[in-house]
Amino acid sequence: MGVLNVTPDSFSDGGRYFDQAAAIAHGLELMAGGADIIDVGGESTRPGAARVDPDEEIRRVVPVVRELAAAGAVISIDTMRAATGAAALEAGATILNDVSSGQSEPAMLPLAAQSGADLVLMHWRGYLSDKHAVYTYRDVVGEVRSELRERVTAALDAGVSAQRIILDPGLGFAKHAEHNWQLLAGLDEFVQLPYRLLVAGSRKRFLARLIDPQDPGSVSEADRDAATAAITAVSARAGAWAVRVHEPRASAIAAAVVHAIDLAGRDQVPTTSHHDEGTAR
Ligand code: PMM
Repeated sequence: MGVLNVTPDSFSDGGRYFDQAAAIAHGLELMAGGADIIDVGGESTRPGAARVDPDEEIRRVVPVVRELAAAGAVISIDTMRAATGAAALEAGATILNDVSSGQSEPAMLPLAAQSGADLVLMHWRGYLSDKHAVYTYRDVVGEVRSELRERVTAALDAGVSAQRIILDPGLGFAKHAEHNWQLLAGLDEFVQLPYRLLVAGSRKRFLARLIDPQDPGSVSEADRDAATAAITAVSARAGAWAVRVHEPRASAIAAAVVHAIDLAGRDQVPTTSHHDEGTAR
């Protein structure tokens, strides 16, 4: 899943694709880089970001969704608002990616049910205004899992079918670096649940902190992408359904490597292997 933020202020690529033509061009670039899904967002979820006006959010995303869907892309819409979700579905999106898992606007769940769209339920503990309360965990994997189960119950109660549900542990949302690492160490616990798993750590601050603890702000995008590809490999190995990334090529390659290893472990040959007679490769 390639990230396309049509915002002036997103976490890592804010401002770059705010112009609609640039956003559409970048969406096509993400597809060429190996993304199977484009996640279009018109509101930054960065801690401390101001909420965008609902009409403005729709104005930002709808033309981009329409154009990329017409070009054959599978589109997910990254929004906490049901009206934006509905407008994006109308324009050709097929996945609702709600980082608040229906807690910001409960109308998101019936929208998912009635439209039959896929629905990403991310672990979320509010708008990060009261950091001390929301960052506290005794057992982060267990608590995130059980809080996600509550959101699954709410979605099922609203009529969403189980096959449409995708879970996401919400790396970086109300979590310190150690919580993100523990969640990544515990991906198996999420893969065991009967839903698809999405992992979204791309370029997040905890990766920059690992690379340069003294000056995380100075860590280059290329270095953050290298760390992201490692997360992709770990997620693929654990059996995740998708990763949400800004730079899909390195992640597509990492996933292909893991796939080849998985096949070898099952005594199968990767389909990309060459067996040229007489050539030792
Ligand atoms: N993170 C961001 C935005 N949308 N959606 C899902 N499902 N999971 C995430 O972790 C997530 C998300 C913030 O990152 P960005 O500003 O780099 O897009």
